[in-house]
Amino acid sequence: MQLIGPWLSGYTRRVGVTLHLLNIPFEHVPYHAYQQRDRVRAFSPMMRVPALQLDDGQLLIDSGAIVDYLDSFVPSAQRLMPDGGAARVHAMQLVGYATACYDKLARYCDELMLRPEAYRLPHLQAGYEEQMLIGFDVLNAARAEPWFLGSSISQADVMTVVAFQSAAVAMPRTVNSDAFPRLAALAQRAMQMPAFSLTLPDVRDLQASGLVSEDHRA
Ligand SMILES: N[C@@H](CCC(=O)N[C@@H](CS)C(=O)NCC(=O)O)C(=O)O
Repeated sequence: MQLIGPWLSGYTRRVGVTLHLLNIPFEHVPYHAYQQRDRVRAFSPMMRVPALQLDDGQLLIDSGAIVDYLDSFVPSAQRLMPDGGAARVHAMQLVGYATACYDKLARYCDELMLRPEAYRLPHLQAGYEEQMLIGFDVLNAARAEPWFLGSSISQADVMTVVAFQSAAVAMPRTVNSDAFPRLAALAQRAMQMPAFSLTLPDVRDLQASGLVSEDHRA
């Protein structure tokens, strides 16, 4: 399998973390959707990442669909989403909030990085940030002992950690361990696992994207 997209893309990182956690071998092809459109297009016709090229040549896009597909590869005890019942509903609720937080963050960052300052719409940016912070409040209030679903890590933890770590880099004044102590602890716990530490975006990629300044020490 080949995973197309850089770790800077939280949706791609979500898939990369999942592949590592499920011990599924893959090749990482870190093409950037905005900066390397033609290279991405060779795999993903809509020039979107993440894209997962399967060994038989078929292509999957959309991180939610991809992680769902990957769960079908492993025995049910190893899956990152419960098969059904209340646990599945709870996990889906949390994944929904975490994905929405990342979506708002991505829109905020697109405004910041792609639109010249004179054309930015401050009320849009403020709205994205407000919605994202509300989502993180919901996630921070959820019990995680040590993971959201108890003793086993799930997609709820994966997407929450990915969204929280990305937001903490892009908006350190509002997204930090003082504001969201439980999420910071969750991220710290996750970073003990190679799946998360090996997929953390390189600070040089963050600088090149314009998301953080040269002297950022994250
Ligand atoms: N819902 C999609 C969102 C993917 C997405 O927004 N990818 C961004 C990079 S993080 C992208 O490829 N943007 C370029 C574009 O859509 O033209 C998913 O979960 O995979």
